[in-house]
Amino acid sequence: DVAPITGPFELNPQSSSLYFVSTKKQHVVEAHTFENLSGSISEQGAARLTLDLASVNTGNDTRDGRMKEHLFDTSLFPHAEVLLAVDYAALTALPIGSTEKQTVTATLNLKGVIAEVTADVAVRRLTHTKVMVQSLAPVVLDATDFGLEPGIETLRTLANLSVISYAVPVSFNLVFEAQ
Ligand code: OTP
Repeated sequence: DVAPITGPFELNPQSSSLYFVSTKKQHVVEAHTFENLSGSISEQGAARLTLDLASVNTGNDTRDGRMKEHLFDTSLFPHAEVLLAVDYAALTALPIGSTEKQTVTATLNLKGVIAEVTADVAVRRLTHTKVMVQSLAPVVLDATDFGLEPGIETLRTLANLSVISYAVPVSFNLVFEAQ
C-alpha cells in the first residue's frame, strides 16, 4: 500500500501544453502555443495555471514580437493567470488509470481583465502522484471580452490583412505531480 497524497501538486511543464488558434483572411487557420507554463493545485483545492505571455510561439519571430508588443503588452502584463477551485479530496481519491469528466468554471486574468471561462475537461489519474487535466472541447475565447480588439486591429494593419477573427479556440493538456 502507498501513503495517500497530502501535499500540493505542481505542473510538470515538459508534459504540459496549451495551444490557441488564430484565423486570418477567413480561411487561414494557424495553431500557436506558449512555451512556458506553470501551475499548481494546493491541498485546499486552489488550482492555478500561469502562462508566460512572452513565451508565445507562433512559428514566426516577427509575429511573436508584434503579439508581445501590441496584443499582450508583455512589459506591463507578463502573465495570464487561470484560477479555479477543485475538490482536492476527490482528486486524490481517483483510482489510478481512471478518468473523470468535469465541467469547470475558472477565472482568466488576461491583460488585467478578469472574465469567467468554462471548460469541459477530462481528469485522469496517471500514477499515484500524477494527474492529467485535458480539455475535451476547445475553449473558445472572445478577444473582445478582454479588450484585445485594438491589439488585434494593430496586428491586422501591420500585416496588411483584410480580417483577423476575434474568436480564439484554446486547448490544453496539463500534467500535475505531487511529491
Ligand atoms: O503578413 P502575415 O499574413 O504573415 O501576418 P501574420 O500572420 O504574421 O500577422 C497577423 C497576426 C495573427 C494572425 C495573429 C493574431 C492573434 C490572435 C487572434 C490571438 C489572440 C489570442 C488570444 C485572444 C488569447 C490567447 C490565449 C490565452 C491567453 C490562453 C487562455 C487560457 C485558457 C482559455 C485556458 C483555460 C483553462 C481552464 C479553464 C482550466 C485550467 C485547469 C487547471 C488549472 C487545473 C484544474 C484541475 C482539475 C483537477 C480540474
